[in-house]
Amino acid sequence: MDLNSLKKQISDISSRSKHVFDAASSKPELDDIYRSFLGKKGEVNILLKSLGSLPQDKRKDAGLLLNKLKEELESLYTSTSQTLIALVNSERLAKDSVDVTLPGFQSYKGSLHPVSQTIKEISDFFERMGFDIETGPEAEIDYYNFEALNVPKDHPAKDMHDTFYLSNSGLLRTHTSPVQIRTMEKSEPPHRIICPGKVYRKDSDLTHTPMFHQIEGLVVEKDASFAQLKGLLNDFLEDFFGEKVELRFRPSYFPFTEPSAEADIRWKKNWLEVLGCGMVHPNVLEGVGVDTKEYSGFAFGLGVERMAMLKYDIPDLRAFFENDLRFLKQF
Ligand code: 2NM
Repeated sequence: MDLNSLKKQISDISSRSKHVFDAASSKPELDDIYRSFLGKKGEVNILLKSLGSLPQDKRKDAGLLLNKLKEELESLYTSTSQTLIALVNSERLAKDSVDVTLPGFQSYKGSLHPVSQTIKEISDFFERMGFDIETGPEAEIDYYNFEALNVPKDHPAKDMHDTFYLSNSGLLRTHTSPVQIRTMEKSEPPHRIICPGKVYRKDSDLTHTPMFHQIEGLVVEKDASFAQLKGLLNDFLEDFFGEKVELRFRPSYFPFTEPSAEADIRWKKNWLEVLGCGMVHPNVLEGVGVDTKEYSGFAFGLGVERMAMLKYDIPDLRAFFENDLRFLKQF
């Protein structure tokens, strides 16, 4: 080995390294290239080891040349590595970037079913009037659904044709009044409660569904009167329809109230029945242990779907149960 051949090898490594580093496409590949030149068994180290075979007076020059080559390769590595990092970053940026000008996805917002909305509107009014909301079981027994409500044993409503009976003498409640009986049983008067919920009757035609929603109200206090009942219902109907209403009471009959009445409102020239009401029958009050010498009560009941149909001008009851989104989205 002489100095000239060493110089030739150095210049060969120098010119070759530029292409080799340039071709690196990833950091690991670049590091492999680095080691092939400057690693323990790299080309530069092999040349360094061969220095000993040079004549004494040439070794210093050769050492300087090799050091220069080393520095050259080091800086080549550093600059190539920076270029690679910049490249990887810009590729990642291009891949991860978001085009904020693209149109967004349509998002659909759910809403309460019109029946639920109507229950809420009505309950809200009575809550403002100081009523508590009470709920109870939909599967009932004869006592709470009929007997405690003064419904005679042979009343037609109890007929198999009108009431859904369950096995083991259960039944599906035909009104929410059982909740009111249960409330009066477990707590002392005065009572001011409103009971919304599902009720079931064996009825199915254009204007009846076997399940519908009812809200019943009950007031039991020292001098509950029919006059208060009329005033309360008038206020409620005006709140519900958002305007003055023309209201009339017609005498009627329910086993659980005496006297009983049905209330009509004037709707587009016609009288339309909207609810039933009355003074709670003494038999009902005594049955739950309320002293009728001290307390009197009034009660009322209305159909939620019917009220929603009037308010929102819905012509067909079945729309509430078909779950057609085009209908439901309007609320
Ligand atoms: C109505 C009409 C009239 C009513 C009566 C009672 C109770 F439990 F106090 F006896 N609850 N609901 C009642 C009275 C319901 O619905 C048309």
